[in-house]
Amino acid sequence: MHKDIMPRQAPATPGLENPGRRQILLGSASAMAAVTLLGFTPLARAEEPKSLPDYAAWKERNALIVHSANTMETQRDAIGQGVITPSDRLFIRNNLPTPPEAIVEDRDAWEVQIEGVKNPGPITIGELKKLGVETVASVLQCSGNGRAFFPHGAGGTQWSVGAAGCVAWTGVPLKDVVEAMGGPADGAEYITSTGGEELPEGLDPKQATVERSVPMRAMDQALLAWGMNDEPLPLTHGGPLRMVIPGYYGVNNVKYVQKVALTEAQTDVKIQASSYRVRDVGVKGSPDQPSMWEMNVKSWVTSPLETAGKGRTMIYGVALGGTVALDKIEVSLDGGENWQQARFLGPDLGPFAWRPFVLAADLSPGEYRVVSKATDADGNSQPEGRTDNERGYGHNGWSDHGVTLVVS
Ligand SMILES: Nc1nc2c(c(=O)[nH]1)N[C@H]1C(S)=C(S)[C@@H](COP(=O)(O)O)O[C@H]1N2
Ligand SMILES: [Mo]
Repeated sequence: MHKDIMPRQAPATPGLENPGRRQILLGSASAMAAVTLLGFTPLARAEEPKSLPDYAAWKERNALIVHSANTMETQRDAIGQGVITPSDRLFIRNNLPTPPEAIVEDRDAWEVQIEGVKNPGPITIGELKKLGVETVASVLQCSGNGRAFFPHGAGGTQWSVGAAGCVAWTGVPLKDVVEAMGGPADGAEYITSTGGEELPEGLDPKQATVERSVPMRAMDQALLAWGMNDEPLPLTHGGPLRMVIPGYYGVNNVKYVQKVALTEAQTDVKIQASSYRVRDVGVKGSPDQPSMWEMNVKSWVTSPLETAGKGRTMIYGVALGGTVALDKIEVSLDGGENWQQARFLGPDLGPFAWRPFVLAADLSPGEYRVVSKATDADGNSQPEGRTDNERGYGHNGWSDHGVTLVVS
């Protein structure tokens, strides 16, 4: 979403300094899963009975919190210190049942319909591969990542920090495809992508189809991707072909894409018209409210999460700037009273990628509230609190995202 659309900012709620305690009070199974991320890892992992569904059986079970058969997030301590998230640790979010394996049997034969160009028509992946190729690293993050921290009980998967990862996508820039098909038709304002799921019987296409519109300014970075982390794009993550809009929230990255249209208006399907709209708590979604498009600046600590031995400790985390490159990352060991500049770790894979960071801290025994705050190159910084909104979207407040560390 636009960084300027969240005007009201709730203060960080006193007494919620330790989100782990709050999650326990909520008492639900998903709250327990969120606790896992906040420090009680072995217990929560042992108690979580769900196994991985078949389509995700290749994933690293211990790296994931299984919220449901359609929603799995990466454990906070499994995010690691790398610039790219290993595919078998990346979160999953499906609105509909995954299409059959058959759609990735002959990948190059997959057809995507291109509309809203001067010469519309179908094009296969085999043909797309001859039009151009680029590899772009970008953060894939669900709009509701951080939803578990909202005190009003925002509906939807109770994601903590792990509905996010950084992926190297390989594919053809959408602008090369549009150019090859004669350029945009007159009046094109949006890029509208349609998912390739067959709808279960009885579902109304207007209610259930995954179809998302993003503004034409995203044409600069949009990619039709067939590869992920140097491998053919897994079916689980949208193979054989996915629309990737670097810097935009997850939902805009339409999996198994079967149609891309340059359109005058946004699609009127539910997932665009009323879902993924930012509005006050208690208000219904509607097309006049801001849509979840560009991601905001955000960071969180990934290690250590609970305890550390006294002396030198390396504090790790990740930071992202959405569509804007990062400028700096700061870490506080006392809940935001004093800040120290941390250091980005590893190669810079461009403005859409996240950057791991590290701070070397010399810690004496005691309790520390460790929080991180990223600032992008435009000067946007993470707020302290959260902007309450009905569905718990776009949370980037630094206070809620901190961890309490006991050093002995
Ligand atoms: N076709 C299709 N595309 C989709 C979805 C979906 O259910 N179907 N889910 C969206 C949402 S809400 C998110 S957060 C991301 C999740 O991508 P992943 O499952 O590869 O992690 O895909 C997006 N694209
Ligand atoms: Mo999402």
